[in-house]
Amino acid sequence: MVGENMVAQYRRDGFAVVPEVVTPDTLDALRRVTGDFIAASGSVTQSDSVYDLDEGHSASSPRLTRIKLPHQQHPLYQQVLTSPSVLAALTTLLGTPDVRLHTSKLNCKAPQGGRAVEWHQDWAFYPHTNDDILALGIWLDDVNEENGPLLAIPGSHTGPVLKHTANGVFSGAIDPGDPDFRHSEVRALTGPAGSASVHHVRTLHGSAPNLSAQSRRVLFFECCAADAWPLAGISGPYNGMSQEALYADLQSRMVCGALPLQPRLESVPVTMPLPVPPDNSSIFKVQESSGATSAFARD
Ligand SMILES: O=C(O)CCC(=O)C(=O)O
Repeated sequence: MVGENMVAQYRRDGFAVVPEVVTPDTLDALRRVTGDFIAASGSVTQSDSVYDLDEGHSASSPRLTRIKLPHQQHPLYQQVLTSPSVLAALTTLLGTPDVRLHTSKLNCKAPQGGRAVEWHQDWAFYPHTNDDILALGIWLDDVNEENGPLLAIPGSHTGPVLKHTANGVFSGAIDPGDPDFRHSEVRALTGPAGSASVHHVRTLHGSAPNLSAQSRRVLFFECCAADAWPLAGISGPYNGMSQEALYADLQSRMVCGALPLQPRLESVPVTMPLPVPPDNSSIFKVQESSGATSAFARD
């Protein structure tokens, strides 16, 4: 599925679309389980450790921006992560048999207004000792120009880390007026449900609100070559862990292969996601609470 041409395209552009990453049966199961989670979120009135609620959420009309850490919420998501086709895509694109999960998330854009994700580079949130890190996003719905597809700038993964600060804090979003934001080159990643987008950790990307009548749900697995070790002070799970806890945690995240004790240090541009914004609990809250300027604001 991920042949030489796709690897070359991924290396050149910093993104690609992988067709048929899950079978039709698995896709049906993913939709059913995810639909059950969204329905169950109707009993929740505040974002919590599982659900990130979107504006307009109610018991009768549940609207989520995200199901957090889906691989910990239901065995099906973990099974998909370790399925042969996903493992093949991860090991081929990362170029190593040793792969570690950094995080997972299931982003939901409900019809008629599901939330935008402002332009950013994942690397600005979690720099590591090298940048062999990617996000694989499995499409639970058909993705088209109207329902908020992932947008990306080709070649941006080999360029600078743009400024991700606003009002003196980390904003998890670039300034849409940044001269290094080549918005005339934007490409939309679209295709049928069951396919997956893959983008490099330094690729500049975002997505517009879903103004269509069709939902757009994407199951993201963000994975590293296992010799990419997290830097102290990044956003995410490792802060405040003891040495023992960090080692156990990194081992528990291995998707395949082994955790090497020799981090590979590459000469990569790094900025730290500091100072911490008022709400650091998800990208949506980081971008909102920092007061980042929206590239997708509507009048
Ligand atoms: O869901 C999307 O369209 C983009 C997701 C993303 O970039 C993120 O959650 O960091």
